[in-house]
Amino acid sequence: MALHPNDPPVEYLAGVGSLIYRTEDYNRAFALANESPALAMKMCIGCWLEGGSAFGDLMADIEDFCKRDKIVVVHFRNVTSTIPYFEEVLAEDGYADMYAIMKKFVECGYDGLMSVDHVFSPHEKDNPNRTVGYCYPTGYAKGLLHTAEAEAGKH
Ligand SMILES: [Mn+2]
Repeated sequence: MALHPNDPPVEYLAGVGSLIYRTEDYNRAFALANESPALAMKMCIGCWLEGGSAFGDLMADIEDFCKRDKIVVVHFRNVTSTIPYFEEVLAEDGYADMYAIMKKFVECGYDGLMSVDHVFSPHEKDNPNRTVGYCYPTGYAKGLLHTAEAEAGKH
């Protein structure tokens, strides 16, 4: 099972308490499950960025959770700023250095699934096929991956 953070990562949303909105919540859940390999995470970079330092230390968390083999899926996405106000944007248009993040995954030897999420829907009226919105962000992410692997001598 892969836990995705509450999005946005806030303690309560509409009066309902959130389970996972900080790094420490993940660590508590994993401890409750006695570090079972059956419980891991869907590491949503967007959520980490929305929460900023109130969520955790993204780079240290990537390293730590990679080492512990707790990441089975990565959502590769950027936002303009932390809560309370942010917009979901293309990877190259947000506040985070997505290349630095990709390099961190490569350096850590992450070999699980990585995908974009919350993609845009271009020309939705003319083109109801929403999958077209995945093409550019996925290609951009693959370009970052290719470059990070080459830089790390892993290509
Ligand atoms: Mn996500």
